[in-house]
Amino acid sequence: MEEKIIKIEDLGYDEFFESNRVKLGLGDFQIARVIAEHRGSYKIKNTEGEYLAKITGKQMFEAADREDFPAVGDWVAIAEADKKQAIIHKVLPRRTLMKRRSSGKDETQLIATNIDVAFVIESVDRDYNLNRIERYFAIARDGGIEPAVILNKTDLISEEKLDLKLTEIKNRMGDVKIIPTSTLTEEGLGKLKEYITGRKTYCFLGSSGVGKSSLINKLLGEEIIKTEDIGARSGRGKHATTVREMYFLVDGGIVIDNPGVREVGITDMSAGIDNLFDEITALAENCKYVDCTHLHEPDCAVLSALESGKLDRGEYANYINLKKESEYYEMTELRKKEKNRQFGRFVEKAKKDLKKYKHKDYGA
Ligand SMILES: Nc1nc2c(ncn2[C@@H]2O[C@H](COP(=O)(O)OP(=O)(O)OP(=O)(O)O)[C@@H](O)[C@H]2O)c(=O)[nH]1
Ligand SMILES: [Mg+2]
Ligand SMILES: [Zn+2]
Repeated sequence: MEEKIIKIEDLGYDEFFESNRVKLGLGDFQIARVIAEHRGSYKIKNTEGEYLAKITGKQMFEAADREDFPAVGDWVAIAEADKKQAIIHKVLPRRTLMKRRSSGKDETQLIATNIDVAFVIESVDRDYNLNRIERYFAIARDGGIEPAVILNKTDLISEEKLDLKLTEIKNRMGDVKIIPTSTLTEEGLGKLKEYITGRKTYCFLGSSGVGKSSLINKLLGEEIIKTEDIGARSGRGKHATTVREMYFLVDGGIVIDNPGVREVGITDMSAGIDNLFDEITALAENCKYVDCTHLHEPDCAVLSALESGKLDRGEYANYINLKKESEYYEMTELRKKEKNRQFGRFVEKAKKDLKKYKHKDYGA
């Protein structure tokens, strides 16, 4: 299903991004928005349609940290490689940024970018946690994003209990926007739709099973995203949603569905999509050799995961290709340096020769 988009503004583009594009001299490039991230490649969209996009090995090599990589919500300058394929040339400066620290590591994870409102979804029945709301609010405000709460599954508790929860949240969080909803009785869905403005981007965050995808399906008016009963869930992480993806509402709002976070303080790494090639990086920790290239070494954990089918072939191929490309750039950098050194020696020698020559001249 691919609805007709008439204007780039309908995808969230505005003067901020346009002026940066001009400033960066990217006028000759097409632009597109990153609408999904999946195993080292991206789905991007513009007025022409959707493309599968990749970054170049040069970009990989030049990226100082994760924040330099494209994320869902980003505006990117692209070169069309094929009818449905593109190469990402550059990420335009971001207006806002949703990120969090990953557990244990000193590294941050990008959730999404260029968000206007972060919806923190909580379900009234279980797993209800004020600290988590607070944490999400802090992350959102840190990134320049306005947070709001959606209290879902109100059909599961009495009106009195709901009022109590609303008071609790207000007492803790102060003056915040809270929208109680039920996808079952459709209560509050009107208010939610009213709150969502055209051309603005809304990020749906919250634990697995609270009903993020169900709510977005309701907003879309169709069961586009697969949802799952919590009891029936199986497989890794027990997430119904494993891919972060952007959807465009008929009324103009732009929403991002996220894989749920399982527990407070624990990132949704098990969904395996938060960062590029996280899965391979984790596997590589068990390779026999620290400098394993994962191409032919014995006892390579990456290769054995590939053989057993645990690791996706496409992801592996992407990884190897990008690594090869980045090594190529690294090599040419080295060559350049060697050339510079050679040239330096040549200049020094020439200077000395010149001196000798001059001495001779003066001496004569
Ligand atoms: N009773 C009740 N159940 C709901 C409501 N909204 C969603 N559910 C159910 O809750 C379960 C989980 O819903 P999902 O939409 O898949 O949850 P999610 O937040 O997207 O979960 P992840 O994708 O794993 O992060 C499904 O069985 C839904 O039918 C609601 O308002 N009331
Ligand atoms: Mg979901
Ligand atoms: Zn290896």
